[in-house]
Order: sequence, then structure tokens, then C-alpha cells
Amino acid sequence: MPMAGRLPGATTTDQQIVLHVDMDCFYASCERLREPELRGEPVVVGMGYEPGDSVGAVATASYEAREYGVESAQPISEALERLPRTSSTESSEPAAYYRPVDMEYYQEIAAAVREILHDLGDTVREVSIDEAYLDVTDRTDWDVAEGFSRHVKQRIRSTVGVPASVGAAPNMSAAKIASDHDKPDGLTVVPPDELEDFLADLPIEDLHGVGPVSASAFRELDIATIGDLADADIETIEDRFGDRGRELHNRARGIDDRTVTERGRPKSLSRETSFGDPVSDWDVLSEQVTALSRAVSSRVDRKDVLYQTVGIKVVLPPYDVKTRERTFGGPIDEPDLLRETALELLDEFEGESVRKVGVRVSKLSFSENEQSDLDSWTDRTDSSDTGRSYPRRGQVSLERFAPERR
Ligand code: DCP
Ligand code: MG
Repeated sequence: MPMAGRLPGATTTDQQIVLHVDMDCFYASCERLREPELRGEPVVVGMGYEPGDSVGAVATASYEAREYGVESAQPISEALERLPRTSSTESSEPAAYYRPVDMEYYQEIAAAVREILHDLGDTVREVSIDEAYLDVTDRTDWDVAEGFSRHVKQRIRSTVGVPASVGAAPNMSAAKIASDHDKPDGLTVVPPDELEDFLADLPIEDLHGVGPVSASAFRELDIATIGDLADADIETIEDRFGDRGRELHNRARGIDDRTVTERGRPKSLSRETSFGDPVSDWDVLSEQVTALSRAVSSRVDRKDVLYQTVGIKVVLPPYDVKTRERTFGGPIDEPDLLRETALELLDEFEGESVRKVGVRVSKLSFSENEQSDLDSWTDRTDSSDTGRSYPRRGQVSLERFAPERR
């Protein structure tokens, strides 16, 4: 089926090579990393499955559990009906291992994955804890893009130990579809000259942004595949779906002019160091924290930002993440106080063997002219901060609250 021609004047990004990386059943894979007995078994990660709990939902399920119809966002009661807990059944009946959500641990694994992505992509846009777009245009070429994409997967697998699916395409929309195409452990490369054929026969739901409701609305218009949408009359689509319809119509035709950009304002600024071998020497640890505090302070200066919370992260082998923080009475920029606070928070870990240590400032207040950047070790959602400016260093009286522990 021929695809409708490009819109006159539409710029193309055929020169781009975009990778989309999405981890497979991410939370379940993280659980398998610290509990290898769970490999190959049905695993459900969620809340509310303990006796006496009444509500809760599935965060994710391993592909083995998905075969029984267990899926993300399902009420946990329904999951338990489909697949009871291993401990509550005879060994011959199908059952799943249930594990509670442990965000801090998943964030730590996600950070290790991100480190690899930033190493392999020129620009990385993180869209969720387990998903990112990479601009790799200057790192590879279409004739070797498959090998490059495989390398990304393998590096994540060998360094961090969790499976990823990777899609490569000339634009973000198609890369997203490609990474989803062959999950789990998928690898789908769609060079520009194969894009039209690749998209044509896929069901309309495969287009990102088309959920069950839009899909049935499209079907009412006899549009069942992405190719059908590509061939559809733009006016009909715009009448029914508005601007979003125009965008989806373009994406169906392989047109998506977005370039991969990093995200906006960070929620926190941090610096961390990993040790090849765990370190328990107190002098080494406190020197590291001093150096990291200085590095964070200079980042704070560059970004012209104030912070209200100072925190440290200490990772004990293999991925046991401890965070401690202290929140002050108002926004500050005080390098000495930052360093002293970080060192005081570190005290608790004297004598521990440490794999990684980090210093972070959060509860940020931005002045008007900050540069956007990506430097937090947690979720990096765009902030809706109003950009008010706050008094500069020395102008704020510091009223110390009891440390907030978590
Ligand atoms: N998640 C959640 N609640 C949801 C959806 C997702 O808590 N309703 C969490 C659990 C997932 C993680 O986010 O592991 C990543 O979401 P994905 O949609 O990428 O799902 P998975 O990685 O689990 O599975 P897939 O292999 O389909 O990517
Ligand atoms: Mg995923």
C-alpha cells in the first residue's frame, strides 16, 4: 500500500538515528537481579497482597506471569485470583512470587543503566524510570546500527544485569514502536528505507498515544493499521481528532520532526562516586564526601540555584541504598554548611563497607536565568517551579529542623 506523500514543507529528520531503550518488566527484573531464583518464574511486583491487605495494584509482572493475564495497574486481588502466591498453593499449581515495590532499589539500578546510556548516546532523553531515547546519529551508521543497538543491550545486560529492549529508527516515534515490537529482550532496527513497510501493517494501537478508546474511534473510520492511518484523508482525521490527529497522521507516515533533547529542570543536583572495591576506610570516605560536596556546590553556583535539603546516599554492596537528609528552614547556598551536613550524615555509616557514595541537594529554588540540565539521581520530571528568586547567600537566617530520615 503506497504511503501518502510527505506534507509540503515538512522538514524531515531522516538524518537522525534514534534509539529507544525500554527495560523489560523492569521492577520484576530488578527483583530477579537480587534474587536469581526468580529467573524464569512468574513474578508479580505490587502492593497489597499480604493477608489482611485489602487494596493494592500490580506495578509489573514478569512475562511468565503475563501469560496468565496478570498485568500492570491490575487490582492485586485480580492478580491473586489468576496466579496465587507460591506459598499458598500446592507446588504443581501455577503460582507466582509476589514482591513489594522497592523504589529506592529500582532507582539505583535505573541510575546504573542511565550511566551506560549517557556513555553510548550523544543526547539522552529520559522519559521514565526504565525508558529513554538516545540520539546516536554521530555514533553509528545505518549499515552498522544493528550491531550498535545490540551493543547497547549487551552492555546493560553485562554491566547491570537486567534485560532491555532496543529499537532504532530515523525518528523518536518509530524508535518507540520498534523497541516495543519484539519485547522482551527485543532488538528491532528500522532504517529509513524500511520505515514505511515496517509501520504499514502494525495495528493502530502500536502508535504511541493511541489507547483503546482512540483505537476504537479509528476503527469506526475503518482505520485498523498504522498504514490505514497513513493513507487516510487528513481532513477526516483532523475533524475527528483535532491537532493530535494531525500529529498521529504524520507519525503514521513516518514523519516526526522532534529531535532528542534532554529534559528541563532537575529536582535535585547531585554528584556521586562508585568504588571499584567497597571502601570502609573512614578517611577515604569522608574525603570523598568533602570532594563531592564541593562539586555539588560549584554546580549549584553554575546553575544559580538555592537548596533547602542536603542529603547523602550510601550504597552498601550490592545495591542496598541508604539515603539520609536534612532540611533547613529556608533556601540556602552555603558550601560550608553543605559539606558539614553531608559529613554529619555520613557519620552513621562509620565502619560500613561502601560501594558508592553521593551528595545531593534538593528542594531547589531557581532564579530566572538558570540553565536546564540533568543531574539528579531520582526521577527527573519537569518542574513547574515559578522561577521566583530568593535571597542570596548569607541573607537567610538558618533555622535547623530535626533531620528528616527515610
Ligand atoms: N509501573 C507501575 N505502574 C504501572 C506501569 C508501570 O508501577 N501502571 C512501573 C513498573 C514497571 C516500570 O514502571 O516495571 C516500567 O514500566 P513499563 O511500562 O516499561 O513496564 P515494564 O518495564 O514492567 O514492562 P515492559 O517489558 O512491557 O516494558
Ligand atoms: Mg519497561
